[in-house]
Amino acid sequence: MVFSDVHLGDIYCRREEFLVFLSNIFESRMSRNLPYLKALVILGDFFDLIWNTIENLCSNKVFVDIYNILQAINNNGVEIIFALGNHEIPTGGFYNFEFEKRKKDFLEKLRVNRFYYNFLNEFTVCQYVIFGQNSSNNTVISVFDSIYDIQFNELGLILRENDKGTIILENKNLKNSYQYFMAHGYQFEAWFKHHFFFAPVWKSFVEEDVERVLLNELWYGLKQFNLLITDENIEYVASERKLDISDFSPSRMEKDLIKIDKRLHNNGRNIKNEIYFRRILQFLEKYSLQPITHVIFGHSHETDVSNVNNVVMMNAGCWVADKTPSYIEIHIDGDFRVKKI
Ligand SMILES: [Mn+2]
Repeated sequence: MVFSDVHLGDIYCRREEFLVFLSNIFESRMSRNLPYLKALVILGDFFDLIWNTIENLCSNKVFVDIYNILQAINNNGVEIIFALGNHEIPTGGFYNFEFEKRKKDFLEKLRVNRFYYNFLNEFTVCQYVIFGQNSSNNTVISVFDSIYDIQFNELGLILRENDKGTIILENKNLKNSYQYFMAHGYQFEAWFKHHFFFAPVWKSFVEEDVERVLLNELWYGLKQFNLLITDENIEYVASERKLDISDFSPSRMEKDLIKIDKRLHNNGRNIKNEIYFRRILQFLEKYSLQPITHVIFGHSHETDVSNVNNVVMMNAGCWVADKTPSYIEIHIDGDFRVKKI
């Protein structure tokens, strides 16, 4: 099962529905109704470090319940694979070469905040995931930190020397051959826009702590009381909600809240998937990934399935705000289903 863009920590995250979704998976496993589930693939922007702090994401009970269930599902024999998104790590520069270090920094950040769940570790956290056939006659999930590590042989089977990043699902290649390629999706942004506009903005948010939890609560309060963003109203909401804002400059808070307001106002206006589809084709060609038959990404939040030049392209959707949550099931014979909650 593949899902993407849960955005834990964003005030618009559909956290309760996600928790129910995971609980159902867990209960089905326990009552042996889901014996063939081998892996959950989380396609990034699961944690939202842009809209929340790592401290809160690691310690707040509303999030911890979710990690506990994921760990329980993992302990029940289901692999959990986690491809990172732009709300988790910086994505600018030579991101293929820098990914391994950024991944380690990210895991270290979780660890210093006492996030000890081992469903996230060096081997299961990655940038790219392939589900398909390898050259040793196995059906596998293969995970990669860099696009330059992905290689196929002349028959279109995954070639790989070290098998630390390989999970064998079946000890045979299936007749109906397929290769599913999965990534969060920032990799498919237009190069110039990604490197000179999006990546620097995301990075500044992911890395700096601007007391986002406090700002989110203030914003939410202003909306609830139906108030404009002004110094006096901020103070009013802070006192109503017993938020300590004495350490912050009022003009800075006002500016940051206006930023949040603009961003949330734009919520739902996404780049069309079609634009990504074209870039994905270019991406597959650029990195010699011709054996790929299916591509799954998230990032632009719009659930979708399209056939473009004989490549099936899917967006796994998101778990935010007004969108219907969705996930994708891939069966061992290569068939897939896109499911809405
Ligand atoms: Mn994203």
